[in-house]
Amino acid sequence: MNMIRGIGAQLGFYVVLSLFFLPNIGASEAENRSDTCSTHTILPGPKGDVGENGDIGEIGKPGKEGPMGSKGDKGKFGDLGDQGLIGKIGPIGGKGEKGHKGLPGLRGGKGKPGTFCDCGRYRRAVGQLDLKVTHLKSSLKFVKNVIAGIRETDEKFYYIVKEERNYRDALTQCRIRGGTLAMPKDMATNSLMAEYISSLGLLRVFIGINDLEKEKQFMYTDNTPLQHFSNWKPGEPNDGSGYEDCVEMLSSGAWNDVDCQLTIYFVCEFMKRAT
Ligand code: GN1
Ligand code: CA
Ligand code: CA
Repeated sequence: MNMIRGIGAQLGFYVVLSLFFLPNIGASEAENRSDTCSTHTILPGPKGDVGENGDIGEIGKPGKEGPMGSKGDKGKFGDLGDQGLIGKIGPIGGKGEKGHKGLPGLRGGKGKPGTFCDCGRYRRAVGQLDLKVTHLKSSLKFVKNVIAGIRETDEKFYYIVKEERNYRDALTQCRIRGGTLAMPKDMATNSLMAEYISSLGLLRVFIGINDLEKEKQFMYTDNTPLQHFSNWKPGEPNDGSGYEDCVEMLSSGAWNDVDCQLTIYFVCEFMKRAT
């Protein structure tokens, strides 16, 4: 501080001296004047006393922001956090492997004594089932044959059953299948049946006409009499030997009365719509 004050005093001295001798002139001119007055040397006075200390200056302006410091060291482990909430239920896991077979259980208690077997009852039931199976097989065979070789008009189906039966049994066979022995009531139907017989290479089949009720009064199996149509072979019906009460159709389509106990194939008819 003292050194600063000394320098300040010297500067003040030279400033005062310059103002005194060199008003309004440049530096080089002042030097020439000094040379001119060098014979009248003026010496400086003694150094004055040290002045009083100045007052404390005002607080300086804040300095510029310093550069960013280097990255600090890694901190220590933080304190243990609070326990989190319970998470969502996870997805269903895969099926586990099959476990080992368990040990066998304890032996069961002794059973109650058996009851008497009514074997006869079961045998009868089995027998009835066998009959039904046989009937179903027969029906199935019939249906298959019908599909394979049927004839039809607008109203009816005709089917020749190639099983040798007497007249009564033939009629029964047609009826249990939902029909009756065929009844040709016009020439068109008669011709259709004749073609059917001959197409199978047959010579004769029973048809649904008889005079069982009253000799010489031929009736259809639906109990209607012959009316506007018949197709008797010439010379027939002759009631040969006195007991020809049933009628067959020959492959020509002609009719002949024969013994009802004759066993031959027969032709059934089935209505297409229920009457
Ligand atoms: C047949 O076989 P015979 O002649 O005695 C037929 C009769 C006919 C007759 C015609 C079972 O009798 O129905 O009317 O020929 N009997 C049989 O000649 O076919
Ligand atoms: Ca007769
Ligand atoms: Ca005859």
